[in-house]
Amino acid sequence: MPDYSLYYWPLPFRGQFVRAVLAHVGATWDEYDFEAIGALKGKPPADQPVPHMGPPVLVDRNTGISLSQMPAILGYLGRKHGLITDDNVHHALTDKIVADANDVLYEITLYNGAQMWTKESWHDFQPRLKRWMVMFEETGRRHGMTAREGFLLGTNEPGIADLATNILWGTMTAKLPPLRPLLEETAPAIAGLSDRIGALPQQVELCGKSDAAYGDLYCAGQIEASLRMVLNL
Ligand SMILES: N[C@@H](CCC(=O)N[C@@H](CS)C(=O)NCC(=O)O)C(=O)O
Repeated sequence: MPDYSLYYWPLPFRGQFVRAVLAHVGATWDEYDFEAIGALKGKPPADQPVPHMGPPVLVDRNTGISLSQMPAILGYLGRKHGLITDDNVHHALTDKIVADANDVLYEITLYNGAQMWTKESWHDFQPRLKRWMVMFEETGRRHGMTAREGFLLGTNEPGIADLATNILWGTMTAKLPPLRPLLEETAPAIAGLSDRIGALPQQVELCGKSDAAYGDLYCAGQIEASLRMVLNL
């Protein structure tokens, strides 16, 4: 029996944060196809393992506990597998970074595709996108992190904040390559951290599997098409 079951669409985006943590701790997990995820999401809340609106949903097969909301899942896994220290401040800052990452996901998809990007709206969004990058860069700087060494919150080992940072910026810029020069210029230490986390053997293996399964997909749907349009991809 695998350690976990993950319900998430066959694409990176929000689910990749959960996959990255599971891979990092050496957990085993299974995943389900589009129909099964749609069926679970469409059930009345009373019949769902955890009442939820959308995936990711993680089931801990050893305890039977089910969780939705990506930040809550990362908090659970982080505490269970020692990727968040007992320090209250570190804990709160980790939650803050994951919440920031989730906000960036909302913004880059115009709130899960509620609207589509146009050349004009994408242009207007650039100062805000850069500010998000600068915020992550400044967080690392305050904890002594550089492109080559250290971790986002000043820990000696990578934690949830570092994994989330790589999946946010590393995956985004890998799938939407015109954004990589912007990240390198605006947040060089974050580009370096993403590369260092992405080079960990478990992340290399996950990335290879995900690329084979999902190809170039990032968030999918019409919103991805509009992102590719404004990026001339
Ligand atoms: N706040 C939730 C957002 C979940 C979410 O928006 N899931 C998307 C996929 S990334 C979905 O398929 N939502 C379907 C829906 O809301 O109906 C989280 O962080 O997990």
